[in-house]
Amino acid sequence: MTGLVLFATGNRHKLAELDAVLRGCGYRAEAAGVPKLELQADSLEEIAVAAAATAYAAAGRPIAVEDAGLFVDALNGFPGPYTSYVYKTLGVRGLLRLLEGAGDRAAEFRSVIAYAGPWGVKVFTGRVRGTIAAEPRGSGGFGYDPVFIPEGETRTFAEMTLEEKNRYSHRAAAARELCRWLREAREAP
Ligand code: ITT
Repeated sequence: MTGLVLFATGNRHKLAELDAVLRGCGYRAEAAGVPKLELQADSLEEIAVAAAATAYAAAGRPIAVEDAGLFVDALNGFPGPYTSYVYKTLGVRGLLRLLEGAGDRAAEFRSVIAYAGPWGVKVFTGRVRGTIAAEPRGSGGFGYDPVFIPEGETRTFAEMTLEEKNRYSHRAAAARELCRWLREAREAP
């Protein structure tokens, strides 16, 4: 039997990455077809939990939401929960400009999956450390993928296949946590 986890998201890349992980534990990720509440707050968890709870209340069936952000050390964690907005306004080039002359290019991606249902809202998290490349490289993925090099690699996420990115990514790590919980829930008496 294949279970289904419905995600409120407008990002098809995200959905494909989540689906690849969930297939590994006998589930599939599909678009919920409901709008995702775009709350702006200082924590990814707060944003994800509010969006999942709202979507569940509207749809009347369990809905998951994944919220992610890029936290740059030299910028004290900026753009963090504001990453989506910064990507739309400044883009990749804008981030590179903010880092011009910075000696420290360390950063991390964080992901929070909030899954709302009759059980309440379960939260799963993942993170990956890496560095911001000097120039964009690669054409895969989305968002800041062309400038993020995960630790232990020389390639950016955009130079990897989806499967390779999922070996490292914040989102895949959070999705594996979700898998663990789904498995436990399925096996519970
Ligand atoms: P939703 O519809 O699910 O909200 P979104 O693209 O707006 O899709 P987020 O609100 O989680 O997603 O925004 C996260 C932003 O962070 C996104 O716009 C990207 O710029 C960046 N980001 C997050 N995860 C990323 C990843 O795996 N690779 C590259 N950039 C990522």
